[in-house]
Amino acid sequence: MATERTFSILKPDATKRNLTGAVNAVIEKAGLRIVGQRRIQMSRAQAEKFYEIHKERPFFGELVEFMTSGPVVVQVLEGENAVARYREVMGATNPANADEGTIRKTFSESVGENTVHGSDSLENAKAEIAQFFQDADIAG
Ligand code: FUP
Repeated sequence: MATERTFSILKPDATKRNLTGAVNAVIEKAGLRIVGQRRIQMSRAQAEKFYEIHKERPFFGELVEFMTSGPVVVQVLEGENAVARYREVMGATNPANADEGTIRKTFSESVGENTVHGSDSLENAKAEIAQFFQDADIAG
């Protein structure tokens, strides 16, 4: 097993409902370490760039609106197989399909407002981390 880093976002539905600490407790209990964390207001340009892969999808406009509708918490998580591990901890994209105990099953109200983002590959994790963090801030 390899120690990895993945990129996480606590989305506006999480910050709006004051769930930052509750979600972080699930993350830490799952053995992932929060090695970088910042609360930001995402700009439209940042959200459009971040979700560029979905730009032809019908939900793209709503997704960008939602991600810029309030503050988000961007994070770097570290641990054994962090990319896959965090995907397990988040649960399925649609909370209706998410397993018991996952973040989305516990906290999310809809597929559009599903509380957390986590990278889906190590390559994407590196690119996503680089969009929001300076190397010096997450060194060591
Ligand atoms: P995930 O990797 O689980 O975050 O899911 P995707 O990359 O497939 O989707 C990214 C975001 O698009 C989701 F978090 C929410 C939004 N989305 C919708 O609003 N409707 C959908 O049918 C699928 C995704």
